[in-house]
Amino acid sequence: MTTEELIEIVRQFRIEGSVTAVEPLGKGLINDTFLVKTLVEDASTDSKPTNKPDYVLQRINHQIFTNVEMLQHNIEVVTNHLRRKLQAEGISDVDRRVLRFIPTNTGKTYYICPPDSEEALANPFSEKSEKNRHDCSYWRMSIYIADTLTLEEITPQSSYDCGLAFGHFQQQLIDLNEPLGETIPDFHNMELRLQQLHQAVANNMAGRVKEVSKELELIEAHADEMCLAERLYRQGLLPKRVCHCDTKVNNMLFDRNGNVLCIIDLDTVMPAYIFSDYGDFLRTAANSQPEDSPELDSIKFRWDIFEAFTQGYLESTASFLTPIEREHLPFAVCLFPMMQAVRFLTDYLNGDTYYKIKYPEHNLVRTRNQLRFFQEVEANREKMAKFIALIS
Ligand code: GN1
Ligand code: MG
Repeated sequence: MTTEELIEIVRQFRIEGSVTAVEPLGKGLINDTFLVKTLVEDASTDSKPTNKPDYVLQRINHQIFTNVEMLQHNIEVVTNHLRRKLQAEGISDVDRRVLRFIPTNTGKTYYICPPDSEEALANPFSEKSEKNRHDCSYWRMSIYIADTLTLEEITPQSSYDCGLAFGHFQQQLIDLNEPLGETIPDFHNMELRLQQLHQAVANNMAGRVKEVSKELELIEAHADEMCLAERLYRQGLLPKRVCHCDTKVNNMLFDRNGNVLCIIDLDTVMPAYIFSDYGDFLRTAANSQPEDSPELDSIKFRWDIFEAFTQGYLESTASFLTPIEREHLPFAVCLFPMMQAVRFLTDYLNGDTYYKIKYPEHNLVRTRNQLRFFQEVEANREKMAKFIALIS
């Protein structure tokens, strides 16, 4: 898309100031994200124009988030709830601690951009038509939180702080009365993820099945035990709570002094097992390599990061975590690299239709990385259980 087209989208929102630049932002694998820089002329003084606030513009991937209305509803409900709590605690910089979305000129939380095609011009846009909805693009804007960092280098201290913060996030949403929808139904349901893999093997769309027999073998060897959460849920032993469901390290913003500021990327906030938030953070943070590193022998489980995160998480969730949830935390640390391996491999077999890739083998490299990390974690399972049992 050209900058002019992006600026035209920005014009649909009630922002302050005039746009000076639109630049790509972040490393997400699903949505497209841009930083919108602005200048605000202050007419009341002779002072120079200031350049605040800036904004984040995102195109929501509606092939994946098919119910954008529900998605934005969830986010509104959650951010309003968190904002009320922060205000009640007397926090002054609330807009740096919880995302604030900008309404469109018609007062909606997102903008539907009709397709720019001859066919669309011939058949005027109607929000009601399924076909038209599919061809549209969906956009939202939020205030850009300036002077923040994401972690390039995770330390035990920052890991502990993240444990406290992600646990606190769950704890603050425990009394949310308004029900949230599942923006991607069964998002972290391992039974479903395995079915999707089996389907991908059967379809063999990209003709890649024969390359991945070792990976499939390893997955199948653990498939049954990795579906434990679904069984516990059916037995009524495991609750669903409001979770973030994408607690990757880089979804936490820090201030320049290294203090936790704000949790971002709220697309997947939905009812889930707490394992999602605990397990997915350690999947990224406790892996000594990035999730797409091909250096398999360098992949190690960072025990210091595990200990610190667990300590923080157990502190902030002490008021609600059940013994079953707590006991199964080591299971969650194993589950998430395995589930992510299943998801990357499924996409590889389907011909890379879900995750953004930079080269043809990217999803295979990611799969192998996650499987190696799974093995590293698995070897520490009992040690993790002992550590958790000793925390009061
Ligand atoms: C996707 O786009 P991003 O980086 O926020 C994915 C996560 C995966 C992650 C793997 C909606 O997240 O579930 O863990 O990639 N999000 C969705 O890096 O599928
Ligand atoms: Mg995400």
